[in-house]
Amino acid sequence: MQASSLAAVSAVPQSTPAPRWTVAEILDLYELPLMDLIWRAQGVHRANFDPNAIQRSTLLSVKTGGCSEDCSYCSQSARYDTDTQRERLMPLNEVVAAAKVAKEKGASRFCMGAAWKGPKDSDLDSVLAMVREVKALGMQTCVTLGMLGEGQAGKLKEAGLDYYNHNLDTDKEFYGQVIKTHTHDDRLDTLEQVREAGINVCSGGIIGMGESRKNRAGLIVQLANLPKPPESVPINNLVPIPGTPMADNERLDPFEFVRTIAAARIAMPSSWVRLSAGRQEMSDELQTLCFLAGANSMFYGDRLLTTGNPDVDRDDQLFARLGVKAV
Ligand code: SAM
Ligand code: DTB
Ligand code: SF4
Repeated sequence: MQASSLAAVSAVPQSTPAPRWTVAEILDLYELPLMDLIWRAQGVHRANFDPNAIQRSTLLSVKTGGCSEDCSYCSQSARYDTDTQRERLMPLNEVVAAAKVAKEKGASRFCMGAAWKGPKDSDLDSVLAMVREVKALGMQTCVTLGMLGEGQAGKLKEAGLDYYNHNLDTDKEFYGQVIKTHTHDDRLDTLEQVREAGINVCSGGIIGMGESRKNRAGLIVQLANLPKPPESVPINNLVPIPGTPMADNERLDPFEFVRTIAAARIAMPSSWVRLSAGRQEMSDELQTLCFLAGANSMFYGDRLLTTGNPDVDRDDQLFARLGVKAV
């Protein structure tokens, strides 16, 4: 080969892999008869996971309310008049006490959430201490603190953080109708920093916000086509919060929620798909349909961040009735 043609070959970018999924392919999944869709999702699930094991994370809001951002679904935005009271960062001993209770009740991971656009370095130091102490209890650790600044992901990794939760929430097209104070690209930026720091990525979204099925498919594509798909994918059903612009949103057909779980499972075969917010309003049977569709993770404990979650006795009974084990 001549030198000039060699140069031409090496000028071709080598590192632009074709997208793994298209929106059209995900929409085709959504359009399958439900039984066929669940059958496919079950096949993918069983090829990658123990189908009778469900991972359980307990959430704690370590800094509640007063957030500068305008996310239209959120009880914690300072811009909406909701029942959520603003609270200061929780003291370390209270966080550790809550993590101990969560561990005793059978959660394997403890997720600490803060209502920030992103952490100030001084606040991050307090969170790092929480991560260290929760980790020392023998639990997996997760935090969700908003957008990270330079060097912050590295500090979290050093403190022993296992997962960082940062949801894309919806697809790039619909994002601007939900949130105006930051962009979808800002969210992707933080996910990249988390990935580069070697922390597991937890990223998913909310459905029932008035988005179209195409937007839901778009979210799944954008998550699945990340350079590496998130290890954990929470699918939240909107919890309508009085006082927010989404307070009176029409409820989504529950089967559309099940379809979204199944499509996420098929598009991200080796990710843990989490049946997240909205479980309190679901029957045991609907939750079971979500597990059949490939959900294998959930929030466990009587509260999410500011809203309720099924109590642990109800969840324990459901696990026993289904013969499911917690991991
Ligand atoms: N401030 C940080 C952030 O935005 O990433 C962390 C906390 S924020 C409350 C975490 C996630 O909770 C949001 O990205 C959203 O997916 C979910 N969430 C918040 N309010 C919700 C609601 N009313 N219904 C369903 N999910 C909700
Ligand atoms: C996620 O995807 N869902 C959780 C967690 N990550 C932080 C939060 C759900 C919040 C539901 C509304 C509330 O309790 O305020
Ligand atoms: Fe703030 Fe997070 Fe709520 Fe948005 S979702 S208002 S960033 S706490």
